[in-house]
Amino acid sequence: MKIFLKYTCIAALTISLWSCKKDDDVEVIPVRERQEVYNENISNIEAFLKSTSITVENENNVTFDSIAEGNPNTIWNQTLYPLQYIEIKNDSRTTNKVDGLINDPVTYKLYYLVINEGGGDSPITIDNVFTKYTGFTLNHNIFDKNDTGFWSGFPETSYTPTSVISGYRQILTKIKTATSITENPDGTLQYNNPGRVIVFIPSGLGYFNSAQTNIPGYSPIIFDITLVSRVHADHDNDGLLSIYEDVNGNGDYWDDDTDNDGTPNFLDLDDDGDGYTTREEITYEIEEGGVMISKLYDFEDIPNCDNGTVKKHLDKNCH
Ligand SMILES: [Ca+2]
Ligand SMILES: [Ca+2]
Ligand SMILES: [Ca+2]
Ligand SMILES: [Ca+2]
Repeated sequence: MKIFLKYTCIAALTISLWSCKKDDDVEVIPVRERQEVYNENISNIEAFLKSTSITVENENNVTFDSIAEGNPNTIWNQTLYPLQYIEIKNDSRTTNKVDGLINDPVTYKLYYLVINEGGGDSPITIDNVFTKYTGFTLNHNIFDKNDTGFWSGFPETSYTPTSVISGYRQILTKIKTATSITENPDGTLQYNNPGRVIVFIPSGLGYFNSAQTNIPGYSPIIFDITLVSRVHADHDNDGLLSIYEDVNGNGDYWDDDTDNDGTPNFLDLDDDGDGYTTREEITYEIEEGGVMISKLYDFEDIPNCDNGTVKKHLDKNCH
């Protein structure tokens, strides 16, 4: 039920716009301060970690039990899966424009346990990934579970699958995909040595004010995630994988906007704004068996304009 993982900013936006109405008939529901909610959430998460034990079973199955604080078996104290955290910013977006990053001042602490590192590759945050999960609230209830796996991507475009919440997405960079995938005699697939992580997500990196079925608004949640595979996406379907559209190579895909039209290159069909699509500019004709066919250049083979210094799809002086 990946509907639970859908990014909910549009709902949040709608609510805040609606809240701004001056109409007397409309109840005003102010959206709470993100920092204030985070402070409350992280305190609840830490109290949970200090008073709960975890029993890890098969893929997608864990059990949480309440125990006394100070017990060596609390998640906080146990050493089988050392408790770790990263400090990150919310990477959710209100639009896919260069300046569309959500306005969120909080630096989030994201606690996690690596259950299995995985033997394959770590995804980058804009890869398409195939994962399975179980989702819990802090009162140990399962609010959703997916045992078959599903594809998700970020940001969501017509060429990429549905997106998931920021905390889910960002923790995947800490584990790796399966070493290999083999087919069983009955035709089902066997995922060998996939990565698995359990992450404790403050609501600001999840659904925030937007209540979901079995998840009240502003509640932290827990995901037990198994990462099976990843593929690099071509978000704008211009023939260039997004990893090749990070022109300045700084790992931020949103700050490369060659034609300054507000749409970053990896979401822009005409990167240099010369009126010719990138796909047209990186297509060449070659004769094979007496007929001319069209092919796309490999990234490294895309030529520059005559006397140009950058590849032609980034140079409006030629096409
Ligand atoms: Ca592309
Ligand atoms: Ca652009
Ligand atoms: Ca592009
Ligand atoms: Ca162009």
